[in-house]
Amino acid sequence: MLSQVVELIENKQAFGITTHIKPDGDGVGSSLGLCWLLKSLGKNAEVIVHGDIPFAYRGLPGADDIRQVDEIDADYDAVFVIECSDLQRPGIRGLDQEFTVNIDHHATGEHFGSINWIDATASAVGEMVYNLCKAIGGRVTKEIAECVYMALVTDTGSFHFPNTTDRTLKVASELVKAGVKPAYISEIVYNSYPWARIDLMRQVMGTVHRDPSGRIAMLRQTRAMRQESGAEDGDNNGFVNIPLAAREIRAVIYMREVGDNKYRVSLRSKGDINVSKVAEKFGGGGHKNASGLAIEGDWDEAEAILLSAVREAVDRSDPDWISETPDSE
Ligand SMILES: [Mn+2]
Repeated sequence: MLSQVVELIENKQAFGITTHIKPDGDGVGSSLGLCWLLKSLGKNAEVIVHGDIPFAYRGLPGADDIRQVDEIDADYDAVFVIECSDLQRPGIRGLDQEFTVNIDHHATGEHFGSINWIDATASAVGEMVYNLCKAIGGRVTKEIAECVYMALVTDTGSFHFPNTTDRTLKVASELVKAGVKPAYISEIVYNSYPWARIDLMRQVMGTVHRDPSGRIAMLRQTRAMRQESGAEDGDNNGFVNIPLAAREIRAVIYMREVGDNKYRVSLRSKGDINVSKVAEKFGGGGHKNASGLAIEGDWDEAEAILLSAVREAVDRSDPDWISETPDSE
């Protein structure tokens, strides 16, 4: 919990920070924000990740200093593990030998850390990093603010997903006061993709189809599409949300082929439809309206299995749901 994290930082000096492979804006933003906070407190800290940082997040302060490693190769008093469901997610060997601090806003993960600070009411881990900064009496520098703001903007879909709370907006307001230019962050996240994203989007959206009830939309991305477009990890961010823009669509299934008969699947839903419960049935997890899982099999069979599970969730939901203020998860 938070008090243990504060105590640890106060009593130790050398920290590593890592997050999951193929990190999103919350993973990168929170890790860098925490790194800047620790440095501002006079600590030694660095962010280590396995693999590349998506292009959209390379403009953040400190991103150039992120070190790519396959295994722990430095002496840390503790390693912060940001937004990981288990200790394998960072893809870094030797983490199990470290004193680890598990910081996450997903309630579905394992409590693998020596310290576990899980706050499922936070819109993003970035919000937790801000809370940590306040709890430890740190100053919200412009660098911390930009990184944390990136985390909030990306995890809340620019403040329009149901995880956006009054606290999220209050924190965002404080970050703007600390020097963040919202238009600049939006520009580097949303308007700086390579053309490959548009080409991949054209191909993926070309597969969009609906179930017979017209309430569930499905998207497919093959390995060939990815290859032809030259898209990188992260270039497909947000594709899954596009069909949700149709009024009658209540849920979306986005299947990405990652190997022979192997798929990564993103699920999205509106209102009280809980796709996190669906994902858990397949060993995945996430939030009520946004979750992910892995599945194997023939395209059509795998899609049919997912569709029937999602349809069950849609059938259980309130068909008259239009708009309310959902509790954040
Ligand atoms: Mn997150």
